[in-house]
Amino acid sequence: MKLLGTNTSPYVRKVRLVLLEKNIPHEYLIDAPREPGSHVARVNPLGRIPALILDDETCVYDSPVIAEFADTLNDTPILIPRADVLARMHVRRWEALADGIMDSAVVVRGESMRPADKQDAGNIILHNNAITRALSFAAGQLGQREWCEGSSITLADLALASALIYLNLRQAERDWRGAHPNLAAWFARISARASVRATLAA
Ligand SMILES: N[C@@H](CCC(=O)N[C@@H](CS)C(=O)NCC(=O)O)C(=O)O
Repeated sequence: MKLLGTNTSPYVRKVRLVLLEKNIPHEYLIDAPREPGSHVARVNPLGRIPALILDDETCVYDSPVIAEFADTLNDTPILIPRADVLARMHVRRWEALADGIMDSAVVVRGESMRPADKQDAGNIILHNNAITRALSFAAGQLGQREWCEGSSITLADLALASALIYLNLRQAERDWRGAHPNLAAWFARISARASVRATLAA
């Protein structure tokens, strides 16, 4: 299978982390949807990345769908709990929280790319506030635990790591580590994983 994406997209990083943690063979192809010659719109009608193209040419899109599909391909490890419905809900909720941080950070980034007189200050504040609240909630939920949910790594950890890496990239001035030392300690641990390092390297 082939994964189309870019190295800066947080949604792509989440999916890459899933594929790497589960050791699922794939080809990672850099393809920015807005660049001339991009294949993305031809495979994904929404024109978005990540887009996972299966060997029969089926295109799987939207990162939660890709992550869930990839998780069913093997059990090593299981990243979305299967039998325990409450644990499953919590992992998916963590993913929604992380994706929401990404969504808001992408909006803020989009605004910042516009000429100063065209930026919507209210929209920037709205989304930055949502990120601030979501980070506080994440820190509260995490507490001093090693993993976001349960006693081993799950999609929750991979999604949250992707969101924080994106914040580090686009909102370097945001001192989330100072505000949430427990999140910072958790992030330092997860950042040392080979999968995370691989996505940061390329
Ligand atoms: N909900 C989607 C969001 C994907 C998304 O918005 N990706 C951005 C890149 S970060 C994109 O492809 N935007 C289209 C563009 O840049 O033209 C997912 O989780 O996969």
